[in-house]
Amino acid sequence: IVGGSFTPIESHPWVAAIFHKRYGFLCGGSLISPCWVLTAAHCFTDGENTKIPHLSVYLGKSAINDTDVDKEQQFFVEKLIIHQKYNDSNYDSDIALVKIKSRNATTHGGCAVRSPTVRTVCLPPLHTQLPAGFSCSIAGFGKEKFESPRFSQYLKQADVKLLSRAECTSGLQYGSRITDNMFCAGSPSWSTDACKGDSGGPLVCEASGRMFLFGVVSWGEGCGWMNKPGVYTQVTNYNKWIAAKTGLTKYTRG
Ligand code: 4AZ
Repeated sequence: IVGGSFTPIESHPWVAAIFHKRYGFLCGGSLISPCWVLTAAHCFTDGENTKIPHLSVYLGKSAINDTDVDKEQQFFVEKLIIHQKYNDSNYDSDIALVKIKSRNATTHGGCAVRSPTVRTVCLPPLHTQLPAGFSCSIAGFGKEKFESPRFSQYLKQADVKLLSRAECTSGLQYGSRITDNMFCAGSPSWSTDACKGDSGGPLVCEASGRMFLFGVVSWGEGCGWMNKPGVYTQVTNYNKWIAAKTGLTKYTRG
């Protein structure tokens, strides 16, 4: 995250951190039900990354390199579902589901247990549309600057505003690279943005007193660059896909 501030996991308790045995921290994600994490498809397209036995998912984590056993929950991956229409050349349908399972074979049922550091985020009701200029927040362990060689050690969050489709598809910004399954968000001064490593993580917006997961961090040119906002997968386009793949019948959960 460029700009913004460090934040305890308690303020974004649905944030998941996905690690690879060999490559270390891979991507963010969001806990949408006790056994399911929503993330980005492009996190798993390096071929090697897709090997499920090499992946671990952490919930309740505030720092990439420190372990707080009282706050964290660790999982293996039971299933990885990459959207069947994911397009690796333009990042269309950049969305994936990770089913988590307990690392401890004797803990049956073993998915996420609700706590002050671990909680599910609501999925927005079908067809919800927020107006351009609406303020939302992003969170993740991604780089603090495009040029930085490493990810942020601690979880960060930042406020970003939704941009109109007209603005983001203008020639000045991304033109036709923005599909109907993407939207853009940034700050008016271009001082806050997602960056490498925030991919897969949440863009949440508050509506009627609850936080809803509207976007999955997907891509962008640089980080915090003028007229190059962050691009997010539009979660409301995938309510049915999520329901079909996870068997979750309710679109909104707390
Ligand atoms: C990335 O490389 C990435 N500024 C994610 C988000 C943004 C840029 C790059 C948005 O994963």
